[in-house]
Amino acid sequence: MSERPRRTYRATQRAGPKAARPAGPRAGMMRIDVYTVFPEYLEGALSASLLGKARAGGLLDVRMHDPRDWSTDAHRSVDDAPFGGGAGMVMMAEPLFAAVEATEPIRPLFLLSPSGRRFDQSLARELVAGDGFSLVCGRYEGVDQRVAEHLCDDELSVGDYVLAGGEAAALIVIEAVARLVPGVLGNDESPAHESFTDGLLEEPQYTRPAEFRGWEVPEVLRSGDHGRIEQWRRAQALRRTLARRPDLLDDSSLSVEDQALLEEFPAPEDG
Ligand code: JF5
Repeated sequence: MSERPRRTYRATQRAGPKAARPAGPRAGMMRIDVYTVFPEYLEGALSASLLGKARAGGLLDVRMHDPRDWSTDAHRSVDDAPFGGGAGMVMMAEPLFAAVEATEPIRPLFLLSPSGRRFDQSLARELVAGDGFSLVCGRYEGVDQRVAEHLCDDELSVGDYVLAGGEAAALIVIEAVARLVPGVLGNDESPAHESFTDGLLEEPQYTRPAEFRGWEVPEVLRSGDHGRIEQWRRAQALRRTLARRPDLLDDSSLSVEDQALLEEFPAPEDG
């Protein structure tokens, strides 16, 4: 089966005179258009916590569009039986095309589905560098293939499992990108130093008390020696990644420095 080439999109490098954005802090907010038959489900989740504050604070412009509002039949149907037979219903192309064409979403426009390209931290970083993106949430047993091929720019999966619909997957994508927008996190800290940024899992973290039920916080973290603390943290991140996610280290063999750190800092009891 030959796949038609996707519509092309560039998240980081847009064509056209409106593309230029001044360097430094982002100008304008990040816009996200979402196509869903459960707008209230997403509204509920997006009005809580960090995302609600970002929307209220003008950093994030998330717009919900319900394809039922563009359904052409009296029952507001958005799904129908599959050609060829079989169980379940398929989301129809027409209401989704009509909704998208009427609302002109910011692109790239992604269809969330288990068959998509895996969403990961590097795509989150790519998307936050642009002005926004849009998401189509599939429901039922699937979505008419013409939506993927002729309406959307690409298909995204958040993992190898099947959801009842794309809404939970959309939340994952929105939250992962939105927290990278400067000002969305509760503090001024940029998330540059965190899991996946350097391709490693996070090191263990501790807070008070220094001893809890006999379990002590590693001495080095209470030493005040910041050079040594950073070395310890890197050693723990390396050890954890080697033990739990060796796939993350596959193409990069450890540097001599990292190997030395692993020897200098022994594994904790429950690494
Ligand atoms: C969906 C057909 C969409 O299940 C998902 C999903 C899993 N990973 N990423 C997305 O989306 C809902 C199910 C069936 C189309």
